[in-house]
Amino acid sequence: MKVWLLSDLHLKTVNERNGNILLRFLHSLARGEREATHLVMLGDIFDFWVGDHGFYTKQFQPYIDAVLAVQKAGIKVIYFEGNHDVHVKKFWDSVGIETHVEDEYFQFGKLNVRLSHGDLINPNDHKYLKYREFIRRPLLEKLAHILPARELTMIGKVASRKSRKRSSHYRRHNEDQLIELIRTYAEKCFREKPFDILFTGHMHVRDDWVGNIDGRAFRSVNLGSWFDVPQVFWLTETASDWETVG
Ligand SMILES: [Mn+2]
Repeated sequence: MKVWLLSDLHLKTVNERNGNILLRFLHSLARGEREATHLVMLGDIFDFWVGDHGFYTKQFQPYIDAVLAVQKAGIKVIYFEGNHDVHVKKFWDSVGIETHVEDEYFQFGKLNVRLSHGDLINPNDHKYLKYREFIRRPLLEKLAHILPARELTMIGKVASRKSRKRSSHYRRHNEDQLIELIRTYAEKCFREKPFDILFTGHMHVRDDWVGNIDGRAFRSVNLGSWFDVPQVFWLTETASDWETVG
């Protein structure tokens, strides 16, 4: 068992540095150059992709092909929607890629793992939580599949530029608080239902921490983002580490 995890690449086009790095990484999995049983894409892989539109699938075709090649090589691919790749489950399901929106538990070998994009980590971000509740309504999903992609993209570009501006500044000055939020969320999740490891993304702050509740240890890993260094995380039953990809 060897699971590879990555999140928060925020890819915009097929012709950018991190996009090429992702393609090389996916090809290495598909060709068996890296040992793998699972690939977890934990959300915000794409900077903007809403709904089941040919517009986006055409725009991101090389990535989609590379993901499908990984799956075809016998590696189980698990995709999580983020808040920048929203209502894409319909598309990924249609091409046979298991996709989730909410937190989910998986058994990887003897390890019980909870996977989460992580956009529910900050309980004080009422504005975002309201927005999330709104865009997750079934009617909004229907609209997302119907509305013209060009209009969706224009709206999304403005929204994501604004949110990134705010959040990169916020992150620089509040890293300790963000890490605190990630760990508090892990404790909350563990109390809900225990696990060995919780993986999250979304916060763009790499963190690997061991918590303890009532004498039971658990681990929380936030995958960070590719805005600083393109890093993936691998996990076997006995070891784990970050790997910088290039
Ligand atoms: Mn996110």
